[in-house]
Amino acid sequence: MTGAEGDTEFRPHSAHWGVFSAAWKQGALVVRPHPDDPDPNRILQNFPEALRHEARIARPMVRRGWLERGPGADPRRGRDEYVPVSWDRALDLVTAELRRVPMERIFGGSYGWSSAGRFHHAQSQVHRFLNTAVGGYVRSVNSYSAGASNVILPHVLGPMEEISRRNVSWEQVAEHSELVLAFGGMALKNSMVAGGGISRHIERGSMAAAAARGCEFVLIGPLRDDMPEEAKAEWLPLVPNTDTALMLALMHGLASAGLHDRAFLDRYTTGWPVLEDYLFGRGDDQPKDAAWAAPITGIPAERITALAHRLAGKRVLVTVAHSLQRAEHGEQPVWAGVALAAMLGQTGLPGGGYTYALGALGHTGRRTNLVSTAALPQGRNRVGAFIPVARIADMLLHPGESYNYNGQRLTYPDIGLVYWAGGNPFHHHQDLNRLREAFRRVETLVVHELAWTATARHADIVLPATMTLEREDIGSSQTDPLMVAMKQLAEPFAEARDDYAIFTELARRLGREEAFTEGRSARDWLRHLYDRTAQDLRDKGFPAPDFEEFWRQGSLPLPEGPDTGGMLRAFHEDPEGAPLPTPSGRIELHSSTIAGFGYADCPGHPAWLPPQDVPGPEATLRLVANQPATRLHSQLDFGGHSQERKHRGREVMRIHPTDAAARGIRQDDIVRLFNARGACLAAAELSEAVMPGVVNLPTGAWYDPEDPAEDRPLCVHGNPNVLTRDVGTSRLAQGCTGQLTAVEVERFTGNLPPIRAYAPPEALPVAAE
Ligand code: PGD
Repeated sequence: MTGAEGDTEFRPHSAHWGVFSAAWKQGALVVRPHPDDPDPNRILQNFPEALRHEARIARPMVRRGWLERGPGADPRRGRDEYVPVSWDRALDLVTAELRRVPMERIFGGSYGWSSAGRFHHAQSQVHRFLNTAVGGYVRSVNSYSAGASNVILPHVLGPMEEISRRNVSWEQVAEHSELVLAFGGMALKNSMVAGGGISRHIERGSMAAAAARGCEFVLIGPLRDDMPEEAKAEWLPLVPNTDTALMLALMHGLASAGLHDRAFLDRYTTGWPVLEDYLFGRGDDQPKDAAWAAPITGIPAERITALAHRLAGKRVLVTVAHSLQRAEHGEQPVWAGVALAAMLGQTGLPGGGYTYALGALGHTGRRTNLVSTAALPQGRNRVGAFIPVARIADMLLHPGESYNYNGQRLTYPDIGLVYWAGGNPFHHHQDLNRLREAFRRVETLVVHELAWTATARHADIVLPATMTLEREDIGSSQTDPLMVAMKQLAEPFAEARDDYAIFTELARRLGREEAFTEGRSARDWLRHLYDRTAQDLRDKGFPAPDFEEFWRQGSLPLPEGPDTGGMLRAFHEDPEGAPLPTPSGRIELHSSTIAGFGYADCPGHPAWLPPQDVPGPEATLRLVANQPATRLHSQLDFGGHSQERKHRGREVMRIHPTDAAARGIRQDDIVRLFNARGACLAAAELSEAVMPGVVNLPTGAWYDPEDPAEDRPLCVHGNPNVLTRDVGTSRLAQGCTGQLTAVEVERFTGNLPPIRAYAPPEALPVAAE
């Protein structure tokens, strides 16, 4: 199966970046996208080189300092040597820690995307294990993707998933939209990805179809390529994190010209008079007009006014990308977009009104399957404590301190043991130097990983996990009509084990094996999960093969529901009979609930709150640290496709030619990006697709500190999270603000340090047992 035995047939598998099949041909793994996928994702081509890369973790390892001195805070985390141990020894050590540390002191939030298969999904596995075998754990809520929108949308419109996944579809855009105001764009690199797998990438074709019909797309944001060429979008370059000011000015433009839909505002919304007063400056003497917004947004006043007037009389869709809310006061553009769409009176109409994060993932704008998707049951968590996910460093650095979150006063628990499987906080978190400090304080960090990520390099006990290609699974999601029998394509690497096998062994040692496994092998679980979907199919009158037949066929088409427009369409058609799940049952342009919290950083109506993290004398540029195009987050950064995009091994930073010239930076120069929090190297690419004053360095290059013993070492590879700020969006949502920060950039003239991110850490001789 590894290819050593010779060529094999193509066998189906699935990843967050697409359904595919793979075969061994002449000793190499060949990956082919699903034949029905009109626009396959090239990220799939990271697999072949990644499978047996030296970055893979070969065997269980224990950090030397932890092995010698036992659990406790340790400044050597992140720069220590590792001692190889047997699986039995490693599992005994983890078991002892799980017995020593009470569940109230175990952080098992373990945020991360891991892999697509619904059974071996590491985050589901670790949560189930901690619930069923340990009793519970301190969890995290919300996501790095949508930390602010997750919290604000239910207050003002409805649950985020309803607004993003069961609202305006790509079919409606192709057929009905006349003008799409895309705040933050709809970049294909984002919609190419869908958790659980995706068999058809339809976004490019849908935008092309809409444009061919005459739909106009307006891309509002700092990067021109945040829309595909097929959309033929007009680009309105906007200073990052000023969308709210532009939206308010558009609202002002509509209201002052009498172009707003008063009947809709009266019938469907609450709070319009408060917002109207704010727009016209009746409280603060500052009308939020085009002249006011122009210097903030960088868009000329005439262009703003003209755009406001262009909105009248058309089917207009307002869409707000995830990226806008991954920034200071990220709640505001999400809410202001809701208000702008409400003023146009089209919320709930086909291809019009408001949609959140269309194109942010391959899940949005799709039909929902009529049957449920396989998911591993999580068990019951007996610990009530939680944190908003992006507050992890605060929690570890400030146990016992209290903070605000969504109207609650919460206290950070005192964590002793951190357990991580299927995520990479040294990729996803902000201000990595602060995170390093936070992780030095814990007593024990256990990590399951398939590769030596920076998170694995900070762990005390590292357990090698298999990669998705090395095991069987089921790929499916609610928004893709194909369930995939993911076949094993390679033997496990070295001593790597499936997360499920690792947790089964630990559960056995804890006397809780039956509770965790319910007596099922991995194959039994696949059959069990499949049977639930099959039963659901049969209950709804659809044929469903038995598991063996499904496995033989390799995939099963699932029936899709109708494109109904969901909750917002029902509300539009009958606001009294199908009220929104907000306190008023209407769209809240003013929220008494939020106003009642008394947060200056998130008042009772959408408002312009000037960000603090803006360029100044020390850091004159705005960094956009967005999602990468050549990998998913940090996954398989060592794969072939991701590596091809690098220059001299460094991640590529784009800069406008004017800004480059002002700093003596030329194409392909190595540059140093820096601010008060840290510094990293990158390779410069001069590009007019980036507006002046902005530089763009995507996330996901593995953190690679030149001298890990320093307080703020230089990342020689180009991880932007050494630069970003670790502060919440506001007291309401406490979401991640990693998308933007102020930086300075200069040519790097020193000797170029080697990339060591993918080389395993130094290993000592095998420990005596
Ligand atoms: P991944 O790189 O996907 O990043 O953060 P996330 O932690 O999800 O990490 C998944 C890890 O799981 C990888 O290291 C992979 O090797 C491992 N893995 C894969 N399969 C398995 C398995 O089967 N078992 C085990 N044990 N491990 C496995 C993503 C997060 O980053 C997200 S969602 C967003 S939206 C944020 N975006 C930004 C941003 O825009 N800007 C900044 N500055 N920072 C961000 N961080 C966030």
